[in-house]
Amino acid sequence: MRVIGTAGHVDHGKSTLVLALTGIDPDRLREEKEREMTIDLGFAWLALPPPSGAEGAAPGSETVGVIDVPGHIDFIKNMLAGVGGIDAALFVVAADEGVMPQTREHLAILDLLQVPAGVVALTKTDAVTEDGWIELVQADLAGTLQGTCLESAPIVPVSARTGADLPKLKQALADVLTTVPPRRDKGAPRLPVRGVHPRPPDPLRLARDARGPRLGLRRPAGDGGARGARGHGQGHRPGRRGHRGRPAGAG
Ligand SMILES: Nc1nc2c(ncn2[C@@H]2O[C@H](COP(=O)(O)OP(=O)(O)O)[C@@H](O)[C@H]2O)c(=O)[nH]1
Ligand SMILES: [Mg+2]
Repeated sequence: MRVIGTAGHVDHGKSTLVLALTGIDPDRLREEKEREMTIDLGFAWLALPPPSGAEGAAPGSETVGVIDVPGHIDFIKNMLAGVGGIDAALFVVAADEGVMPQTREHLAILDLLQVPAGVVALTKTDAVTEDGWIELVQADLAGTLQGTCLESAPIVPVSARTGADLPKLKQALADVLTTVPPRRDKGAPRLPVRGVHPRPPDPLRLARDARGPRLGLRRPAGDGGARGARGHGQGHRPGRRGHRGRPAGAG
């Protein structure tokens, strides 16, 4: 499964755009709601249209994972964790503010990580009233992107608030993903464990059969297991590279 990750300055509309595109609010923590700010990574999934030139294919045939990252400088470590394994960036710049410090910083990170592709969402176009402003921001942005991994990324003006041009943005994402070769599945899942656990988990083993993933967690008292796994709102899907899931523990 392909994974898209957001990036961009705080308050430029990344989480709102993810919600508008996917119907899933990536800001799930109470603290995020209270502070009206992304703190930890948020996750969603999105059905993309067929790439341009492949209109015969069934619509929504590719579902991609979406990772929403915090823009605030204080949470840059979470941002780094989020964009580590993405196939394409959804680089978000607010049309009313233009390029800001974390626009540049996040771009430098994407560039360092050699993120292979991306689309720039110039969002909040509904908040711009001045004639020629969007064109000005767009030109400045194009200059900022020059010489980086997003140099040839399409810039799509949108509004998450009104929904203007969101289908264009989805199309652009579907199209850029066709340029990214699939990554190798190393069969080595990562399992962050939250809540009560005596110590960090020992190596996690993943085996796959026709019914889906089987997980094994090595413990002092022997192997534990997983009753099943849920991913992207559905039960028992085979775990593949880029797929995010949640094992249901057994004992
Ligand atoms: N007018 C307008 N406001 C927006 C739009 N998208 C987001 N916002 C507002 O911008 C603020 C920051 O949005 P948020 O998604 O939290 O930004 P993030 O920090 O980049 O995730 C919120 O008050 C949103 O309601 C948009 O398309 N138009
Ligand atoms: Mg956010």
